[in-house]
Parts: sequence; C-alpha cells; structure tokens
Amino acid sequence: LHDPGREAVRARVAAALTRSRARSTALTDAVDDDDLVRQHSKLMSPLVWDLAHIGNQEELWLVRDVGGREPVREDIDNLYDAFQHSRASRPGLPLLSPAEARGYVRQVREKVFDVLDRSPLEGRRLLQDGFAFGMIVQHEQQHAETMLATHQLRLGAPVLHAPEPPRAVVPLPEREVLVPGGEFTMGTSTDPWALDNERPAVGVHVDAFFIDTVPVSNGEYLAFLDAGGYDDERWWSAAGWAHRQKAGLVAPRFWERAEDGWYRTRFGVREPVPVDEPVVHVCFHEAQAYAAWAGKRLPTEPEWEKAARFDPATGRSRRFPWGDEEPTAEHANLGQRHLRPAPVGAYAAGASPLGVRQLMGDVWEWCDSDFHPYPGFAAFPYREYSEVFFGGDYKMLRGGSFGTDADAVRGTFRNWDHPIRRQIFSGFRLARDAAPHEVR
Ligand code: AVJ
Ligand code: FE
Repeated sequence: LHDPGREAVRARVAAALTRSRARSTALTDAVDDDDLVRQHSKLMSPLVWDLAHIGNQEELWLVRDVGGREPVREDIDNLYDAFQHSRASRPGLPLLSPAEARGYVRQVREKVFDVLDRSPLEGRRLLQDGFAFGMIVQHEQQHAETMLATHQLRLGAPVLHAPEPPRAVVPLPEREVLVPGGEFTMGTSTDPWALDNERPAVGVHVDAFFIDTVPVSNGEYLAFLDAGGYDDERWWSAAGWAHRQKAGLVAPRFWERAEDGWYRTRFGVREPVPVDEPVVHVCFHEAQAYAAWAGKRLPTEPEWEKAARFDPATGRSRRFPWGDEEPTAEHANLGQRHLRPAPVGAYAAGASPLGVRQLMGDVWEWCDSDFHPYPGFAAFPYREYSEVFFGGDYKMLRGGSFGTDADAVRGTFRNWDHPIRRQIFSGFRLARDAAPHEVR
C-alpha cells in the first residue's frame, strides 16, 4: 500500500477530484436556486440535475462498485440515469432540491476519499492506475462543460467572470501545412485514463493532405455570410440544406445582426463579434458548408489525430501536439480559465511538430467522420459510455474547447454530437487533399 508509484496515483486522483468539484461548485453556486432548477433550454438539463447526476455516477462507480459499500441513495438511481429521461423531461421529475443535491454530492465525496485511502489501486483492471477514479473525474469535468453550455444559454445578467485569454499572436509561418502520407498510430493502449473508445492503439494509413495551421476565424466566417453562403444550396449537403431551411439558420448561434454589424452574446455579455477569434457555436452542417464555399473540406478524424499527434522525426504519436507533458497555461486554452477562445495564432508553444496550432483547447473541431469503434474495441467498463452511440447518428469533435478541463481531453480523446448541435463550444478547421505534385 505504500508503493511510491501508487501513492503518486493516489495524490493525483485526490487533486483531480478536488479540482473537478471546485468547478462544479463554482458553476452551480454562481446562480440562485430558481435558476438551478429552471430549464434554460430544451437541449439542456437543469443545472441541479447535472450536479446530482455527477454525485450519482460517483456513488455507482466509486462507492458501490470500487468501494463495495452500501448504497447512499439507491432510491434516486432512476432519476439520474441519463437513459431513462430525456433532457427536456428532467425539470418535471421529483429531483433533489439544490440543498439536497449539494448535501448528497458532499456525502458521496466523503465516502469516496475513504475508498481512495483504502484502495490497493491494483488487481482489478478498473483499479489500475486509478482508472475508475480517473473516469469519474473526467465524467464530472464533462458535465462541467455541459453546465458551462447551459450558462451560455441562460438569459440574464452575467454571473461568470474570468480573465481575458492571451492576445499575443506569434505570426504564423504558413497558413496550411502538408501532413505526410503513410501509417501512424491512432488511439492508445497505454494512456492510463484513456476511455474505451480511444483504445486500442491501431496503425492507420492516411494519404498526404494539407491542414490549416489555425481554426477558421469569425472574420473568415463573416465573409461566408456576406457572400450569401447561408442562402446558396450549392455549399450544403442535402441533410445540411434541409436542416438550414427547417431551423432557419442565418449565422452562428448567439449571433445577431445590428445596424453597425454583427454582435454576439457570450455568458450574458453582448459584444461585437471579434473577427480574430475562432468561430464557435456552429453545427457540423455549417462547418461543412463553409468548407465547401472555401474550396476545402473538413478533416476526417484520422487526419485530425495525425495532424495533432504524429511526430515525423520519430514516427511516434505524441499524447499532445507539443509532446507527452500535461497541458499548461502556455500550451492551450483549456479548463475554463478564460470564457472565450483566444485569437487564431495564439499558443505557439502548443503547436504540433508540423506547426499546427490550437488543436487542443479554444474550440472543439468538427471532423467529417461518424462515430465508430477502432478494431479491437471492447466496451469498458460500461456499454453506455460509447458503444450505444456507435453508428451514423453522430459526428466527431476533437481537441477540447476553452470549457474542457485538461483531465478530460488528450490527443486521442474522442467527442461526438449530433451534426445539428451548436450550443456546444464547436468550431472547425479546414483540410484539403494534396495533389500529386504537392507531395514531396
Ligand atoms: C462524451 C460529451 C458526448 O456529455 O453526452 C457524460 C459525456 N457521458 N455523461 C455527453 C458523458 C455520460 C458525453 N460526451
Ligand atoms: Fe453523465
């Protein structure tokens, strides 16, 4: 029990649990009780549901399964099972009140610290490297990003505050770079907290292609609007055009046209759309239409991951674009440190070996791929995390946003959503095929 490696895992788990709870607490303490139980959008749960659901998942996996302890509140399992009740229906459920939910998550967490103290952190695969604890940390951080999206949908005066991201932009040597063709290692078999859909590591061949060094900016996206892109069926897929018509899309979510140009509302602040920031709150169809208009395309998921992880000097795939070290504030805009993306070209220290920037953080990036398992996939520890979502209903998103915690994203991390969703912090970057004469 006093193996130094294991004690380091225990300390890392404890710190990560504490950090994730500080974030959930900040997001739920920022508003009053009425606001916590209200539904701010049919797309989202009331914040108080997320909070108790975080506690319930933690109870199920860490108190009952890992700890083998008696249930704390078995009677509420059904209420907080995401598969039993749609988000839209959750406000009508007999949910725990804000005070009860806070008391519940506190009670569960006390038991979890005791379970952690006594766990051998080895033996069962669920315990290796503290995986079960890491999974629950990531779950809480994923819901913290979901709660941040609920805050963005919430009407009223601003309640969240954070410093501005760095505006320093180191000039980009190139607008796009060639990613060499050939096999690279996609996914991982060794990253300790990697979730089931990131596993196992597989060799994947990718043809040579070009990828933009930065995400598409608001300024560039505005040119698409000004060119009538939303009214020109040529740029849209059949499904995209049908959705654009039905939903009446005319601009990214949270944008509004005024006499003197476009404005957006961001966490309750109305401001002119900043032209130098990556565009955010666009759906997959909008991203795809922009790409067609620009004469390019979205990267596929393997292309995105190769651009983010492949080191041509060694042939190895890194954990992150900059290397294997955990993200710092120099590398990427992650962790809700800032409540907006940084300008395109920021975070030069976070560039990949090929010079691609902002792959991690700022905005999730839509990829033109459906959600499928890698060869050798095994659901672990439960089918409902990924397996039930495989198929053609979802498009992939990569790299995390300013709302994603560093513990909840990696170069291998796979996120997915419906192609019409845009309340999430989603943007995109462009890619294109390499012509034979362009491949060195
Ligand atoms: C991986 C972000 C798609 O929020 O729907 C949270 C994560 N799974 N609780 C989601 C998740 C169960 C999931 N995403
Ligand atoms: Fe969940």
